[in-house]
Amino acid sequence: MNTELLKNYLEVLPEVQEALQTGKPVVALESTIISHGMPYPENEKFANDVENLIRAEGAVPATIAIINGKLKVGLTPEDLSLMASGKNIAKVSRRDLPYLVAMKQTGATTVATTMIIAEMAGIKVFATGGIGGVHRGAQKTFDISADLQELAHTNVAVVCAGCKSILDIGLTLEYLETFGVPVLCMGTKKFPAFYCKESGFEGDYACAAPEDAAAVIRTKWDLGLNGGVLIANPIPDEWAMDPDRMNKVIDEAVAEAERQHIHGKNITPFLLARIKDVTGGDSLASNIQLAFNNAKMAAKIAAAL
Ligand code: PSU
Ligand code: MN
Repeated sequence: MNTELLKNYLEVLPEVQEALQTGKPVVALESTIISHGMPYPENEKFANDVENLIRAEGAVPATIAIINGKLKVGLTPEDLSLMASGKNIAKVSRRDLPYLVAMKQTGATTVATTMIIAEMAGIKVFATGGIGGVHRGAQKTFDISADLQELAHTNVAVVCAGCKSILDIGLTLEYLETFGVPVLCMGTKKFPAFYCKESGFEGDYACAAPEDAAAVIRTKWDLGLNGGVLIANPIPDEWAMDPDRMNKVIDEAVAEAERQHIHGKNITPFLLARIKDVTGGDSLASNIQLAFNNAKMAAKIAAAL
C-alpha cells in the first residue's frame, strides 16, 4: 500500500490518530448499521452511545464512513448526526468505494468497506451487529455478500453476534471455511443467530476469554495467514429473542422481498426494516443491545492484542 498516496484520501480524527500512535486499543465501527440498519432518531443515539461504551472500556472508537469523498476514520458528533439523518446516504461496499470517493459523495460503509478502511488506518479490531453472508437461494441468485470475501483477504478481526437467518447460515459458515476464516464463538461453540443465542450451527472453536481470541488473531497473522478472524459473541440472555418467533418473522420478510422483486444491495436493508416493523420495535432494542455487547467485547480483545 502506498501510504503517501493514501494520505490524500484518509482523514483520521485526532483522538484516533493519537491512540494509534501511542498504541492504545482502537475499535472500528461501521456506518451502514447507522444509516441503513436502524431508524432515526434511535440510530443517532446508538451511534453516540456505542462510542462512549468503547471509551468506558479504555479503548478509542473509530466509526468509519465516506463523507464528501474522504475516507473518514473517527467521526465527530456532527458527522454521526449526518450519517443517522442524512437523506440519500449510499450504502458502500467494496465495488462502490472508488466511485463514491472519485465523485466526492457521502456513503455509509458496510462490514467489507469498514474492514478495508480500518486496515488502511492500521486498526485491527472492528465491532458490528451482524455480517452479510450467503443469501438463501444463492444457488440461483449468486447473492453472496462481499463481506465474506473481505474476511477472506483483509487483516481485521470482526466481532459480531453471528448473522441473521435472512441468510443461509450453514452456507455462510461453509464459505468462511473454504476461505480460511476462523470462526471463534465466545463462551460457547454454538454459532449465534443475531437476535437469538443459537442458530442450530456451530462455529469452529469456543473461546473462554477475550485474551484467547486475541491470541488466535495474533497467531494467524504471525504465521503470515492473511485475512480476518470472525468472533461470534452471543446476544446477552436478557435481550435474546425467541427463535420460533424470529424465524417466522424472517421467513415472512424473505417471502415479501421475493414478491416485491427486491434484490442486490437493497435486500438486506429491506429485510431489516421489515423485521423491525413486524416485531414492533422489540427487534430494534435487541439489535442495539447486541451491538453494545460486541463493542465491549471488541474493546477487550483490542486491549489484549
Ligand atoms: N446484517 C445485519 N445488519 C446490518 C447489515 C447486515 O444484521 O446492518 C449490513 C452490514 O453493513 C453488512 C451489510 O456489511 O448489511 C451487508 O450487505 P450486503 O448483504 O448487501 O453485502
Ligand atoms: Mn448482496
